Amino acid sequence: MKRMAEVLGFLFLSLLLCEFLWAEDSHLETVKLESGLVIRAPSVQIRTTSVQPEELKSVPDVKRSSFIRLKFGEKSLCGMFVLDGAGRYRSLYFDTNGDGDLTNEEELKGVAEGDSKKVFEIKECSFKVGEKEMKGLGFVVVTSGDSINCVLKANWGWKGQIKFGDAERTVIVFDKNLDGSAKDESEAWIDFDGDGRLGLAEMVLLDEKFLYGEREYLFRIAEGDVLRIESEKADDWKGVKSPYEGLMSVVKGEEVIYVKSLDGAFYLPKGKYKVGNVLFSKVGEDGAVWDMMYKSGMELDPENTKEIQTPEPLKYQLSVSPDENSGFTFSLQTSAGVWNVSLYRNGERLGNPKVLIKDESGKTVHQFNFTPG
Ligand SMILES: [Ca+2]
Ligand SMILES: [Ca+2]
Ligand SMILES: [Ca+2]
Repeated sequence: MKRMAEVLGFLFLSLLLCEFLWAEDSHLETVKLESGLVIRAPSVQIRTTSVQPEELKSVPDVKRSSFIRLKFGEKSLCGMFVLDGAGRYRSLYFDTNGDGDLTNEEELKGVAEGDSKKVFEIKECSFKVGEKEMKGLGFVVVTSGDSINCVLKANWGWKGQIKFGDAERTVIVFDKNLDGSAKDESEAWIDFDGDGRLGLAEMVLLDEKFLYGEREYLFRIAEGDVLRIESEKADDWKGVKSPYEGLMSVVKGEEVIYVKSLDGAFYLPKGKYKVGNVLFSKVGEDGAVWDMMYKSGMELDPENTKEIQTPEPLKYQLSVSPDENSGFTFSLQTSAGVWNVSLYRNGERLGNPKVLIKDESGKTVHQFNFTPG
């Protein structure tokens, strides 16, 4: 009889939970991403080598070269940089069809960016991950001076549609390590506001609980490139106003929870929290996505706290010392003090301010960029 009561109790509990627990699967497709989304793709650093990889059977005859090798499951794709006499990158041959022959490939000249960077775009290649054919995908390779490292971004990702309330939203998972697999990824990006752009505040950590609206969500990658979303609704939610679209981490006891704003408010169950990192995104007049990140530390009690403030307006604080040895220092500050603020424009951290020193006639006698430290 006792056993029966336990079983019934369990069934009753399961039924109760089912009222709140909701799960949805969303199939993700491997797709080539538009350049506006590639901006958000993480960079992978790889080493170049002077040794010709054994996969390359035939290469153009050049004086100086270095090689790169990318691994996809069992297979790899290789490329060869042509270097000039000073060891700088001149051009790139990449084995886009994986036949081990670089003499049937186009010579990519690369586009110079700044003083030492060069960007090579491999628009389309074909490779296999397990049984899966990846066709027409490519990379952006950035070299820097005569360094032995170069940086790569995949121009592909996994794309799908998920449902929040009545709206269908696009979700993207980037291939952070360029291995052609989504299963080892740790984050998903969701165009929460449906504007076709991704702000830093639209990133969701996979396998980590996050709160959005009056619900708690858990995202994870399941078999067959499926994004599984589990969601649960608890009682007693309170909204705290937010000036921009935002994402923040809060700490309750030992637990870190991520909270995403909805329609100008962060929703949290009753209780007391400590705010960790806060991220705000907004679109500027020129259409660029601006992200601001700062460490908070503020005590948060949704029953009493009315608003999460932004540390705007921001300003560069320059300190000039008359002592020649100590020179200049700078920090990004707010009127409320130093907040460890970082600013990004379209995913790129803002450069350091340029300083011009002029003589009495207004002629620039010295010019340099501040560097942190
Ligand atoms: Ca080839
Ligand atoms: Ca991966
Ligand atoms: Ca968006």
